[in-house]
Amino acid sequence: MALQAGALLPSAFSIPEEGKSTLKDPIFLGISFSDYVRTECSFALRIKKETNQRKLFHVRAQSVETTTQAVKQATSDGKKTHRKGSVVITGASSGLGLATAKALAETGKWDIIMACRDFLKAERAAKWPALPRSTTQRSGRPLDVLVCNAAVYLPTAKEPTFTAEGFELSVGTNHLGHFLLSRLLLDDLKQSDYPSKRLVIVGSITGNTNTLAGNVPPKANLGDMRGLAGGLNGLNRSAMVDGGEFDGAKAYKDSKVCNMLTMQEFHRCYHEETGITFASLYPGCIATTGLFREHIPLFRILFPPFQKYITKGFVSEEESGKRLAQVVSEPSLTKSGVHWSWNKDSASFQNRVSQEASDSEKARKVWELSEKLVGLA
Ligand code: NDP
Ligand code: PMR
Repeated sequence: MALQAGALLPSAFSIPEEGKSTLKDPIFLGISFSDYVRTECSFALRIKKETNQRKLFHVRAQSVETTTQAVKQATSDGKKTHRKGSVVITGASSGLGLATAKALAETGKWDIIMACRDFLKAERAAKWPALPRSTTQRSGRPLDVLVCNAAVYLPTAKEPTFTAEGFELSVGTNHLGHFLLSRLLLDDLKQSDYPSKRLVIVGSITGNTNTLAGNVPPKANLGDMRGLAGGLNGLNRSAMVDGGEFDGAKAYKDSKVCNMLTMQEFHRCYHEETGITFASLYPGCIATTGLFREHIPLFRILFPPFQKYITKGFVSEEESGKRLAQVVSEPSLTKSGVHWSWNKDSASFQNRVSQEASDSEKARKVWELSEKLVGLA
């Protein structure tokens, strides 16, 4: 088994407002980002080049890798490929992202780039047994699958906090950061010759108001998106997508609705043209992860047994990683425009999302407003 564990580190995956900042290349362990990406990641370099032309973009990068071994692998259409797949997973330093990296690494068929903001944490996380690494540096790495997994959840915050660019932190990180990253890496996905290239975005049941979990207050609701149109900056304008009072739990659930709508708009705009599979998923309630680190201690104690014994929605990190790994790599899960869930026997099925999370007009509007905010329109 050969692992490729790397770390590409977007600090907040986002770009500063026009004219506000003069970011220099950040230096990591003495390596300038530009030097690094020139030698390491063709797709990261392209992000930098593109955004340099448009605006500034703050991406930090560092990597630890193993050499790639050629493998033969059966694919959905029966063709054979003689190379490993290359997958970028954001927020892979813990929880679902890390478990997915492990599940994919164990197959020996994937080079995994862990896109994390904390390099040391990512490097520590990548050091699990039987996963040999080297520091081989290669350029021209293809991108076959992008997994948008990183997220923050700030349920106890009384006041909003903001990304460096001035967006409310949960929607800024969970939605806008991934929106920008996916848009910038779309060309790399298009160019991949891998038999099944995919863009996967992690959604959640709590953003879906057609479920009991989605009806626990505060409920997700994007409203007319006047807050998103206003830039979510909290300065005379609301930090919430719907323009309402700040509520950290709702902001997270709204961000998950934006994630699911973004996937659908990607599917509508690009699936036919590119052949890329666009999918979202609810991996189950992984009640033990760092996602709940900002919650009150009592919640963190009671939440896992509540989910295990009462709702029975609990899933272990390991099991959730296997589920997401299926959406990355299973030949049977190539359908695009789909939201995946799993039943009690851990069998995947296409799930229906709520009316709001499947509203094509809203999807279009989220897309257009987000484009403006991240500087793509
Ligand atoms: P974790 O907190 O364990 O993982 C989230 C990861 O995101 C961490 O590695 C974190 O890195 C990273 N991250 C956060 N902000 C940034 C940023 N600005 N830049 C880069 N990385 C960042 O939580 P989970 O594993 O539970 O969450 C993973 C995904 O699963 C999320 O999208 C979540 O919404 C979704 N999900 C989780 C469920 C659950 O029950 N846990 C249920 C449904 C969906 P760092 O450690 O540096 O903060
Ligand atoms: Mg929920 C009936 C099933 C069910 C499921 C599958 C979840 C998943 N939850 C369910 C029910 C309930 N929850 C009920 C009945 C209650 C009221 C007691 C409840 C409460 C609750 C809280 C306070 N649940 C929560 C919270 C959180 O803070 C979590 C959250 O909303 O994070 C955004 C959460 C969750 N419940 C889930 C899942 C998967 C979560 C968290 C993760 C996420 O959506 O990303």
